[in-house]
Amino acid sequence: MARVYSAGRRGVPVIGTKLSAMASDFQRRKISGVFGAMDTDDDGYLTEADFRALTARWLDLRGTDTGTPEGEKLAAIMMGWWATLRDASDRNRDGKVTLDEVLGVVDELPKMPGAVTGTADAMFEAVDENGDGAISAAEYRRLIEAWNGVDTPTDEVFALLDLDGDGRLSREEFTGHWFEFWAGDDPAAPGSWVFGRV
Ligand SMILES: [Ca+2]
Ligand SMILES: [Ca+2]
Ligand SMILES: [Ca+2]
Repeated sequence: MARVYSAGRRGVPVIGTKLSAMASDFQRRKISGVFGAMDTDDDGYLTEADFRALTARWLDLRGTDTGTPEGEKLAAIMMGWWATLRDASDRNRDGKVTLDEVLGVVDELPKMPGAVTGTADAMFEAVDENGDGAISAAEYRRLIEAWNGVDTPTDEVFALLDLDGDGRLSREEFTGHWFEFWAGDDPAAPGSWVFGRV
């Protein structure tokens, strides 16, 4: 399998991303899939309410809620991500983000890697439920099932994302895949499947 990125100095992923004027068909396909999953009320917009619902669904799978310290932490991370996404993409400031608004910002992401890796870092903390510094197959599956809202087999994708095959996703592996998903345009990159098969 071709490695599409390698870890640069200080763990910053170096991406072989082609810059283009508009999101490609592949980017549209992969991002519209996760957009649909995140749009929990199916109204065609991402809003704060969608992120709250996603957080509640995720906590439910973990057997907890926002009334616990774990729940509070997860809610803070998810709402922080919503604020970042809204500020970057909600051009007309109506508090609703369309797919086209998300795709409009995708082109700019390779130029602002700090914003993407910052979110990836925060999300890593959210996914690593037991705080052992790695994402297990079970932790990864709960992330995907929270997003999808249904039982989803994830072992095959997990194996592809686990680049060094140690059975866990390190922070570096997860952050690199997250960056590839949002900012990259390579159908062959494992990161393109970080939210499941495209
Ligand atoms: Ca919505
Ligand atoms: Ca863990
Ligand atoms: Ca690994």
